[in-house]
Amino acid sequence: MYGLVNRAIQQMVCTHHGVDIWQRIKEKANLADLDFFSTYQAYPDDVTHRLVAAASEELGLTAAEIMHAFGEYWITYTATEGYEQLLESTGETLPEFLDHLDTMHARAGLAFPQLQPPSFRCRHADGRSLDLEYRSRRQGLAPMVVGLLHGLGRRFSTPVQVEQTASRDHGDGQDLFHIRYGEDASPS
Ligand code: 1DX
Repeated sequence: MYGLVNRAIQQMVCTHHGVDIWQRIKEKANLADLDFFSTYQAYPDDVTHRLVAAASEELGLTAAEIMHAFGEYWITYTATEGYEQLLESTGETLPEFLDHLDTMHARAGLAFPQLQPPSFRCRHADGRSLDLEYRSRRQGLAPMVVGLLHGLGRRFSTPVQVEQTASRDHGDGQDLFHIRYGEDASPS
C-alpha cells in the first residue's frame, strides 16, 4: 500500500501513545532501519501487516481492535493531509458517500496509478439502513472497514451501528455489513 497508509499508522500511534512506543513497534516490525515512509511510494502490504501485528503486541490490543481504530483515524487523517476535497466530492451524507466509494477510488486511481482500490456496493433498504458489500484484493481488512464506517459516522455527525453479516474468511464469498444510521442507530 502507499506510504500514506503507513504514515497514518505512525501518526495515530505517536499521537495516542507517544514516539517511544512507536520506536518499539517499528523495531518489533523489523523496520528499525527505515527513517520514514514516503507518501507516494508503494510498500508491500506485509509492511503494514507487520506494523499492525507489532502494535498489537506492544499495546495489548487485538489486531482487529487496531484496524478498527485505524479505520476511524483514516477519515480525519486524510482530511487534514490534503484529501479533504476528495472526501467532500464523494458525498454530503453517509448513504451518499457510501454510494460513491468506487467513484472516489477511480478518481484517486487517476492520480495514483499503483492504487489497488477495494470495491463497495450499497443496497439501500429505507432511509435508515443499508447493506454494504465489500470486495478487495487484500485480506483481513474487514475490521478496518468497520472503523472507516464509524469514522464516516463521526464526519457526518450521524450515529452508526455496523454489523458484519457475512465474511469472506468464513467462506461466505464476500464481506457484507448491515449498517443502521441516523436516529435509529443512536443508543436509546
Ligand atoms: F469508507 O484495500 C471512506 O495503496 C471509506 O481492501 C473507505 O492500494 C474513505 F498519495 C493518496 C494516496 C497516495 C490518497 F497515493 C490514497 F499515497 C484514498 C485518501 C482513499 C483517502 C485504498 C488506501 C488502497 C491505499 C483499503 C482501506 C481496504 C478507503 C484503505 C480506505 C478515502 C484507502 O478512503 C482494502 C492502496 C489516498 C486516499 C481515501 C486506500 C490503497 C475509504 C476511504 N482505503 C493514496
